[in-house]
Amino acid sequence: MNEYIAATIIAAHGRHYLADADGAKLQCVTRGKKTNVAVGDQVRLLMTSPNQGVIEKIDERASLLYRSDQYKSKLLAANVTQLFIVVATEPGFADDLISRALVAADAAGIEARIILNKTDVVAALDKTRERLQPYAALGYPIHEVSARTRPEEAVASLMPLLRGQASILIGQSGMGKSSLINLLVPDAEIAVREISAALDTGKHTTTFTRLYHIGGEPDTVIIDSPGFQEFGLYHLSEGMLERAFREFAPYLGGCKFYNCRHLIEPSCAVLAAVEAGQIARMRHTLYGQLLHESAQTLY
Ligand SMILES: Nc1nc2c(ncn2[C@@H]2O[C@H](COP(=O)(O)OP(=O)(O)O)[C@@H](O)[C@H]2O)c(=O)[nH]1
Ligand SMILES: [Mg+2]
Ligand SMILES: [Zn+2]
Repeated sequence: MNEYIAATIIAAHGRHYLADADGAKLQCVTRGKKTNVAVGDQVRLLMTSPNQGVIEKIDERASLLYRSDQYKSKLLAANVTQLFIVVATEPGFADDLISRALVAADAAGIEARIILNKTDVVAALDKTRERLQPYAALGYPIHEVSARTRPEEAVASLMPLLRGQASILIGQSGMGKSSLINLLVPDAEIAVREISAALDTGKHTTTFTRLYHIGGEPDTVIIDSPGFQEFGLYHLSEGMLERAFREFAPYLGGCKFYNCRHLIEPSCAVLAAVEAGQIARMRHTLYGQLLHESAQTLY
Protein backbone atom coordinates (compact mmCIF):
# COMPACT_ATOMS: atom_id res chain seq x y z
CA MET A 1 0.00 0.00 0.00
CA ASN A 2 0.87 3.69 -0.10
CA GLU A 3 2.11 3.29 -3.62
CA TYR A 4 1.60 6.13 -6.05
CA ILE A 5 -0.82 5.44 -8.87
CA ALA A 6 -0.21 7.15 -12.20
CA ALA A 7 -3.36 8.61 -13.74
CA THR A 8 -4.65 11.21 -16.20
CA ILE A 9 -7.07 13.89 -15.06
CA ILE A 10 -10.13 13.55 -17.29
CA ALA A 11 -12.58 15.97 -15.66
CA ALA A 12 -12.53 18.84 -13.23
CA HIS A 13 -15.32 20.45 -11.25
CA GLY A 14 -14.18 22.89 -8.61
CA ARG A 15 -11.63 21.05 -6.51
CA HIS A 16 -13.05 17.66 -7.45
CA TYR A 17 -11.34 15.73 -10.17
CA LEU A 18 -11.85 12.50 -11.99
CA ALA A 19 -8.75 10.57 -12.97
CA ASP A 20 -8.29 7.65 -15.31
CA ALA A 21 -5.78 5.01 -14.27
CA ASP A 22 -5.58 2.33 -16.97
CA GLY A 23 -9.33 2.57 -17.51
CA ALA A 24 -10.31 2.76 -13.84
CA LYS A 25 -12.13 6.00 -12.99
CA LEU A 26 -10.94 7.40 -9.69
CA GLN A 27 -12.32 10.38 -7.80
CA CYS A 28 -9.65 12.59 -6.38
CA VAL A 29 -8.99 15.88 -4.65
CA THR A 30 -6.01 18.12 -4.18
CA ARG A 31 -4.18 18.53 -0.90
CA GLY A 32 -5.31 21.56 1.04
CA LYS A 33 -7.05 24.22 -1.05
CA LYS A 34 -4.88 23.90 -4.12
CA THR A 35 -6.52 24.37 -7.52
CA ASN A 36 -3.38 23.86 -9.54
CA VAL A 37 -4.53 20.75 -11.38
CA ALA A 38 -5.88 20.81 -14.94
CA VAL A 39 -7.67 18.38 -17.17
CA GLY A 40 -4.99 16.60 -19.16
CA ASP A 41 -2.53 16.56 -16.28
CA GLN A 42 -0.59 13.39 -15.59
CA VAL A 43 -0.68 12.92 -11.84
CA ARG A 44 0.36 10.57 -9.04
CA LEU A 45 -2.38 9.59 -6.63
CA LEU A 46 -2.35 8.19 -3.15
CA MET A 47 -5.54 6.19 -2.65
CA THR A 48 -7.56 6.93 0.49
CA SER A 49 -10.27 4.37 -0.33
CA PRO A 50 -10.71 1.91 -3.23
CA ASN A 51 -11.92 4.57 -5.69
CA GLN A 52 -10.84 7.80 -4.00
CA GLY A 53 -7.47 9.42 -3.93
CA VAL A 54 -5.41 12.50 -3.23
CA ILE A 55 -3.32 14.11 -5.95
CA GLU A 56 0.20 14.08 -4.57
CA LYS A 57 2.18 15.07 -7.61
CA ILE A 58 1.66 16.65 -11.02
CA ASP A 59 4.07 15.53 -13.70
CA GLU A 60 5.91 18.13 -15.72
CA ARG A 61 3.63 19.61 -18.38
CA ALA A 62 4.36 19.85 -22.09
CA SER A 63 1.95 22.79 -22.26
CA LEU A 64 -0.50 24.65 -20.09
CA LEU A 65 -3.38 26.70 -21.37
CA TYR A 66 -5.03 29.13 -19.02
CA ARG A 67 -6.93 32.32 -18.72
CA SER A 68 -6.75 34.87 -15.95
CA ASP A 69 -7.73 38.26 -14.71
CA GLN A 70 -6.19 40.31 -11.93
CA TYR A 71 -7.98 38.27 -9.28
CA LYS A 72 -7.56 34.67 -10.31
CA SER A 73 -6.37 32.35 -12.99
CA LYS A 74 -8.22 29.38 -14.38
CA LEU A 75 -6.38 26.44 -15.83
CA LEU A 76 -8.04 25.30 -19.04
CA ALA A 77 -6.03 22.23 -19.97
CA ALA A 78 -2.60 20.71 -19.64
CA ASN A 79 -0.50 18.85 -22.18
CA VAL A 80 -2.64 19.76 -25.18
CA THR A 81 -0.87 19.96 -28.51
CA GLN A 82 -3.46 21.95 -30.40
CA LEU A 83 -6.40 24.26 -29.92
CA PHE A 84 -9.51 24.30 -32.11
CA ILE A 85 -11.69 27.38 -32.05
CA VAL A 86 -15.21 26.62 -33.21
CA VAL A 87 -17.06 29.45 -34.97
CA ALA A 88 -20.17 29.42 -37.14
CA THR A 89 -21.89 31.30 -39.90
CA GLU A 90 -24.57 32.13 -37.35
CA PRO A 91 -24.89 33.31 -34.66
CA GLY A 92 -22.04 35.75 -35.22
CA PHE A 93 -18.79 35.22 -33.38
CA ALA A 94 -16.61 37.69 -31.46
CA ASP A 95 -13.27 38.53 -33.06
CA ASP A 96 -12.03 39.51 -29.65
CA LEU A 97 -12.50 35.98 -28.31
CA ILE A 98 -10.88 34.37 -31.34
CA SER A 99 -7.85 36.60 -31.14
CA ARG A 100 -7.49 36.06 -27.42
CA ALA A 101 -7.63 32.29 -27.87
CA LEU A 102 -5.05 32.51 -30.66
CA VAL A 103 -2.78 34.61 -28.47
CA ALA A 104 -3.18 32.10 -25.62
CA ALA A 105 -2.25 29.27 -27.98
CA ASP A 106 0.80 31.05 -29.34
CA ALA A 107 1.89 31.94 -25.80
CA ALA A 108 1.48 28.30 -24.72
CA GLY A 109 3.43 27.11 -27.77
CA ILE A 110 0.62 25.07 -29.25
CA GLU A 111 -0.95 24.99 -32.71
CA ALA A 112 -4.29 26.72 -33.26
CA ARG A 113 -6.90 25.95 -35.89
CA ILE A 114 -10.31 27.40 -36.62
CA ILE A 115 -13.35 25.28 -37.44
CA LEU A 116 -16.04 27.12 -39.38
CA ASN A 117 -19.25 25.20 -38.70
CA LYS A 118 -22.73 25.55 -40.22
CA THR A 119 -21.55 26.06 -43.79
CA ASP A 120 -25.08 24.96 -44.76
CA VAL A 121 -26.28 28.42 -43.75
CA VAL A 122 -25.28 29.65 -47.19
CA ALA A 123 -26.74 33.13 -46.83
CA ALA A 124 -24.09 33.97 -44.22
CA LEU A 125 -21.21 31.94 -45.66
CA ASP A 126 -19.42 34.52 -47.81
CA LYS A 127 -19.56 37.18 -45.14
CA THR A 128 -18.23 34.75 -42.51
CA ARG A 129 -15.37 33.61 -44.76
CA GLU A 130 -14.48 37.26 -45.26
CA ARG A 131 -14.45 37.83 -41.51
CA LEU A 132 -12.10 34.87 -41.06
CA GLN A 133 -9.76 36.00 -43.83
CA PRO A 134 -7.44 37.97 -41.48
CA TYR A 135 -6.84 34.80 -39.44
CA ALA A 136 -6.22 32.70 -42.53
CA ALA A 137 -3.73 35.34 -43.66
CA LEU A 138 -1.89 34.89 -40.35
CA GLY A 139 -1.48 31.20 -41.14
CA TYR A 140 -4.17 29.74 -38.93
CA PRO A 141 -5.84 26.90 -40.88
CA ILE A 142 -9.60 27.17 -41.32
CA HIS A 143 -11.62 23.99 -41.66
CA GLU A 144 -15.14 24.30 -43.01
CA VAL A 145 -17.76 21.77 -41.86
CA SER A 146 -21.46 21.32 -41.37
CA ALA A 147 -22.08 19.15 -38.34
CA ARG A 148 -25.77 19.03 -39.10
CA THR A 149 -26.04 18.44 -42.85
CA ARG A 150 -22.69 16.79 -43.64
CA PRO A 151 -21.69 14.94 -40.48
CA GLU A 152 -19.68 12.16 -42.18
CA GLU A 153 -17.65 14.71 -44.11
CA ALA A 154 -17.03 16.69 -40.93
CA VAL A 155 -15.65 13.60 -39.19
CA ALA A 156 -13.62 12.59 -42.24
CA SER A 157 -11.96 15.99 -42.49
CA LEU A 158 -11.32 16.47 -38.77
CA MET A 159 -10.22 12.96 -37.71
CA PRO A 160 -6.87 13.06 -39.52
CA LEU A 161 -6.08 16.35 -37.76
CA LEU A 162 -6.92 14.87 -34.37
CA ARG A 163 -5.05 11.58 -34.66
CA GLY A 164 -2.06 11.36 -32.33
CA GLN A 165 -2.80 14.82 -30.90
CA ALA A 166 -4.26 16.14 -27.66
CA SER A 167 -6.77 18.70 -28.87
CA ILE A 168 -8.94 21.15 -26.97
CA LEU A 169 -12.12 22.55 -28.50
CA ILE A 170 -13.32 25.93 -27.39
CA GLY A 171 -16.00 28.25 -28.65
CA GLN A 172 -18.80 30.59 -27.75
CA SER A 173 -22.06 28.83 -27.09
CA GLY A 174 -24.27 28.23 -30.10
CA MET A 175 -21.42 27.60 -32.54
CA GLY A 176 -22.01 23.84 -32.62
CA LYS A 177 -19.19 22.63 -30.40
CA SER A 178 -21.35 20.01 -28.69
CA SER A 179 -22.66 18.82 -32.04
CA LEU A 180 -19.10 18.31 -33.23
CA ILE A 181 -18.02 16.57 -30.02
CA ASN A 182 -20.97 14.19 -30.35
CA LEU A 183 -19.87 13.32 -33.87
CA LEU A 184 -16.23 12.83 -32.90
CA VAL A 185 -16.92 11.07 -29.60
CA PRO A 186 -19.89 8.76 -30.19
CA ASP A 187 -20.39 7.96 -26.51
CA ALA A 188 -19.77 11.49 -25.25
CA GLU A 189 -23.19 11.93 -23.72
CA ILE A 190 -22.93 8.72 -21.72
CA ALA A 191 -19.46 9.70 -20.57
CA VAL A 192 -20.70 13.11 -19.44
CA ARG A 193 -23.47 11.50 -17.39
CA GLU A 194 -20.99 9.15 -15.76
CA ILE A 195 -18.53 11.91 -15.01
CA SER A 196 -21.28 14.15 -13.72
CA ALA A 197 -22.44 11.41 -11.35
CA ALA A 198 -18.92 10.62 -10.19
CA LEU A 199 -18.13 14.27 -9.53
CA ASP A 200 -21.56 14.93 -8.09
CA THR A 201 -21.97 18.05 -10.20
CA GLY A 202 -25.73 17.99 -9.99
CA LYS A 203 -28.19 17.39 -12.80
CA HIS A 204 -27.71 18.75 -16.30
CA THR A 205 -24.43 20.44 -15.50
CA THR A 206 -22.15 20.66 -18.48
CA THR A 207 -19.99 23.34 -16.96
CA PHE A 208 -16.97 21.18 -16.50
CA THR A 209 -14.05 20.42 -18.73
CA ARG A 210 -13.56 16.80 -19.73
CA LEU A 211 -11.19 14.67 -21.72
CA TYR A 212 -12.13 11.83 -24.06
CA HIS A 213 -9.97 9.20 -25.69
CA ILE A 214 -10.99 8.75 -29.30
CA GLY A 215 -10.14 6.50 -32.21
CA GLY A 216 -9.07 3.71 -29.88
CA GLU A 217 -5.60 5.20 -29.61
CA PRO A 218 -4.10 6.09 -26.22
CA ASP A 219 -2.49 9.30 -27.44
CA THR A 220 -5.48 10.67 -29.32
CA VAL A 221 -7.49 12.77 -26.90
CA ILE A 222 -9.99 15.52 -27.24
CA ILE A 223 -10.89 17.97 -24.48
CA ASP A 224 -14.26 19.70 -24.38
CA SER A 225 -14.35 22.88 -22.36
CA PRO A 226 -17.50 24.76 -21.40
CA GLY A 227 -18.38 27.79 -23.46
CA PHE A 228 -17.19 31.07 -22.05
CA GLN A 229 -17.58 34.73 -22.78
CA GLU A 230 -14.36 36.03 -21.35
CA PHE A 231 -10.79 35.11 -22.03
CA GLY A 232 -8.52 37.15 -19.82
CA LEU A 233 -4.78 36.97 -20.44
CA TYR A 234 -3.60 38.83 -17.39
CA HIS A 235 -0.75 36.38 -16.87
CA LEU A 236 1.03 37.32 -20.09
CA SER A 237 3.91 39.73 -19.68
CA GLU A 238 4.48 42.54 -22.18
CA GLY A 239 7.27 40.56 -23.80
CA MET A 240 5.06 37.51 -24.10
CA LEU A 241 2.23 39.57 -25.57
CA GLU A 242 4.24 41.14 -28.35
CA ARG A 243 5.58 37.72 -29.30
CA ALA A 244 2.15 36.09 -29.17
CA PHE A 245 0.97 38.36 -32.00
CA ARG A 246 2.80 36.42 -34.69
CA GLU A 247 2.40 39.14 -37.32
CA PHE A 248 4.47 41.53 -35.18
CA ALA A 249 7.54 39.29 -35.49
CA PRO A 250 9.08 40.86 -38.63
CA TYR A 251 8.93 44.30 -36.99
CA LEU A 252 10.12 43.58 -33.45
CA GLY A 253 13.58 44.98 -33.07
CA GLY A 254 12.91 47.56 -35.76
CA CYS A 255 11.64 50.21 -33.36
CA LYS A 256 13.71 53.24 -32.36
CA PHE A 257 13.51 52.42 -28.66
CA TYR A 258 14.61 48.99 -27.51
CA ASN A 259 11.86 48.95 -24.87
CA CYS A 260 9.16 50.20 -27.26
CA ARG A 261 5.64 49.10 -26.27
CA HIS A 262 4.28 49.78 -29.77
CA LEU A 263 1.47 52.00 -28.54
CA ILE A 264 2.34 55.68 -29.08
CA GLU A 265 6.12 55.67 -29.35
CA PRO A 266 7.78 57.58 -32.19
CA SER A 267 9.52 55.59 -34.95
CA CYS A 268 7.79 52.37 -33.94
CA ALA A 269 8.07 49.70 -36.63
CA VAL A 270 4.89 47.95 -35.44
CA LEU A 271 2.81 51.14 -35.61
CA ALA A 272 4.26 51.87 -39.05
CA ALA A 273 3.16 48.41 -40.18
CA VAL A 274 -0.34 49.09 -38.85
CA GLU A 275 -0.46 52.36 -40.78
CA ALA A 276 0.77 50.59 -43.91
CA GLY A 277 -1.95 47.96 -43.56
CA GLN A 278 0.51 45.11 -42.97
CA ILE A 279 -0.85 44.49 -39.48
CA ALA A 280 -4.65 44.45 -39.05
CA ARG A 281 -5.75 47.38 -36.93
CA MET A 282 -8.20 45.14 -35.08
CA ARG A 283 -5.30 42.98 -33.89
CA HIS A 284 -3.17 45.92 -32.81
CA THR A 285 -6.12 47.34 -30.90
CA LEU A 286 -6.50 44.05 -29.05
CA TYR A 287 -2.77 44.04 -28.31
CA GLY A 288 -3.16 47.47 -26.71
CA GLN A 289 -6.18 46.28 -24.77
CA LEU A 290 -4.31 43.23 -23.44
CA LEU A 291 -1.34 45.37 -22.41
CA HIS A 292 -3.75 47.62 -20.58
CA GLU A 293 -5.42 44.68 -18.84
CA SER A 294 -2.06 43.21 -17.82
CA ALA A 295 -1.09 46.51 -16.26
CA GLN A 296 -4.12 46.51 -13.93
CA THR A 297 -3.19 45.92 -10.34
CA LEU A 298 -5.37 45.22 -7.38
CA TYR A 299 -4.81 48.60 -5.76
N1 LIG B 1 -27.63 24.85 -39.49
C1 LIG B 1 -26.79 24.23 -38.68
N2 LIG B 1 -27.03 24.20 -37.36
C2 LIG B 1 -26.17 23.55 -36.57
C3 LIG B 1 -25.01 22.93 -37.08
N3 LIG B 1 -24.32 22.40 -36.04
C4 LIG B 1 -25.04 22.67 -34.92
N4 LIG B 1 -26.16 23.38 -35.24
C5 LIG B 1 -27.20 23.87 -34.34
O1 LIG B 1 -26.70 24.97 -33.61
C6 LIG B 1 -27.25 24.97 -32.29
C7 LIG B 1 -26.13 24.97 -31.26
O2 LIG B 1 -25.43 23.76 -31.36
P1 LIG B 1 -24.59 23.15 -30.15
O3 LIG B 1 -23.87 21.97 -30.67
O4 LIG B 1 -25.43 22.98 -28.95
O5 LIG B 1 -23.58 24.36 -29.92
P2 LIG B 1 -22.62 24.71 -28.71
O6 LIG B 1 -23.37 25.68 -27.84
O7 LIG B 1 -21.45 25.35 -29.36
O8 LIG B 1 -22.26 23.45 -27.99
C8 LIG B 1 -28.12 23.73 -32.19
O9 LIG B 1 -29.46 24.12 -32.44
C9 LIG B 1 -27.59 22.84 -33.29
O10 LIG B 1 -28.57 21.96 -33.80
C10 LIG B 1 -24.77 22.98 -38.47
O11 LIG B 1 -23.80 22.46 -39.02
N5 LIG B 1 -25.69 23.66 -39.22
MG1 LIG C 1 -22.50 22.99 -26.00
ZN1 LIG D 1 7.43 49.69 -31.37
